[in-house]
Amino acid sequence: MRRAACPGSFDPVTNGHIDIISRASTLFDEVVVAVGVNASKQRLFTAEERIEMLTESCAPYANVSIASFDGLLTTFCLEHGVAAIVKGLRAVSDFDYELQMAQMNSSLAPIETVFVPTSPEYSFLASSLVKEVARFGGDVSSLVPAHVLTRLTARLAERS
Ligand code: COD
Repeated sequence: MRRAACPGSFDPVTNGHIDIISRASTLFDEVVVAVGVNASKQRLFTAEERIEMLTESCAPYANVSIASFDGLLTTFCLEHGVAAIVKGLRAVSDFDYELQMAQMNSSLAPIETVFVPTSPEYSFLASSLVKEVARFGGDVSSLVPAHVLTRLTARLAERS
């Protein structure tokens, strides 16, 4: 049984994340989406809300489950029997930092990182940009699932 983790903040999950998770689900027997809970970081959505959005988004993929983690990703991987970390790469700028994290993680535990190239239609897509565009009234309906758009619109209205 080959189990992989797709880690991230997912604040909120975007179509770019879902693309990587769905492709990982065809490469591995099981995929655990690992939602980082770092209490010191300001998030638009709580961990519970991010997990709910991921659960709904990943419902079509039978071998994908969602879990949260606090602390080191490698500790999460060891505790969950994860052999590989799957990361999406958007551009060369992602690669520098992702390589550094992959090498640090492999120095901490015997866990490989597998890089999956972004699909071209999502290469510019990041949760931070989605939030910024939505905050200023831009149309992000093609970038996130409809249920995420509903929550995003409501949360930004509450905050304005
Ligand atoms: N196309 C393809 N892939 C994408 C896209 C896109 N449009 N958008 C995002 N992704 C992928 C990337 O692989 C990214 O890494 C992942 O989705 C998650 O993205 P985000 O933005 O939701 O999450 P990040 O980058 O904030 O998450 C960072 C982690 C939580 C994974 C990281 O901080 C971490 O591992 N933290 C745990 C602490 C730890 O172990 N630290 C030591 C690390 S060496």
